[in-house]
Amino acid sequence: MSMDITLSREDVVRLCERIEGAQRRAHAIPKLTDEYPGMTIGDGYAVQTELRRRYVAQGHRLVGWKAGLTSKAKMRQMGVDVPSIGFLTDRMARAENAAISTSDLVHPRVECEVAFVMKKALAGPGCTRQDVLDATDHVLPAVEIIDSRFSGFKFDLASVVADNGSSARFVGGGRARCADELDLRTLGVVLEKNGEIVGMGAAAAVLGHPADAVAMLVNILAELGESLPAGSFVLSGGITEAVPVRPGDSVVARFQELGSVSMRFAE
Ligand code: 0L1
Ligand code: MG
Repeated sequence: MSMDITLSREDVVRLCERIEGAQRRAHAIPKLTDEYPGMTIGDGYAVQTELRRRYVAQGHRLVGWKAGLTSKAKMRQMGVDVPSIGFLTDRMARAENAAISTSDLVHPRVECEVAFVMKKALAGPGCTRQDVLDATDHVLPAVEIIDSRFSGFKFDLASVVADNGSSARFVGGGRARCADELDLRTLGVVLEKNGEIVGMGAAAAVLGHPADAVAMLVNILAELGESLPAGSFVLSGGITEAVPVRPGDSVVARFQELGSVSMRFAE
């Protein structure tokens, strides 16, 4: 993947301000490539890096990273063909069983993911599934609440990368387990909304093995001149398609071996 940056520094800052405004005010904007059709994935990451710098300067704490668009189902759903990464901060974390406000989100969707908590730092390039498993302290079940800031969830990869991979909220829960006690490929999950099954899958849907998604994430970080510190929380990517949620909805993700993660959505 080329990380070439074609935008001027001024344009990167301008687009970052536009994204930050849309995230803060929870309002939808047109995809960035409508105005900058030549925008590259490298430009998207330049905007995302500026967004991360600003949030950290405002006191948000970086807690980890997410791999996005890592399953065929999600790539098909969103019409893109390359995975992406985004950063996670303490402000995005929500407790299990919490009522999650939607008034500060545009059009939230939920997806089931395996989360990895790292005991060792990892750096690419060349990071492999085995490197990830060796550096993992434990895995736990998680639900990511994504929220594209682009009208109608319509975007291309450069725009969605700039919007931090649609990151909005996440909930970890269930039971923490050692990765080597589980077969992470065949691990199943059922997603329920208001008591009805709305999605199901096996973690192999994520690039064949969720640890491969984490390895990919580490290798993209290397291209950005970054690495994954010990203690990081990593979302490895949606196993199921993302399902829209509204105030009043309750969601339970039931994972084989890892227990369940529940939440409600409020105004
Ligand atoms: O976590 C994800 O896979 C989301 C990546 C961004 C695409 C989307 O908004 O669906
Ligand atoms: Mg996700």
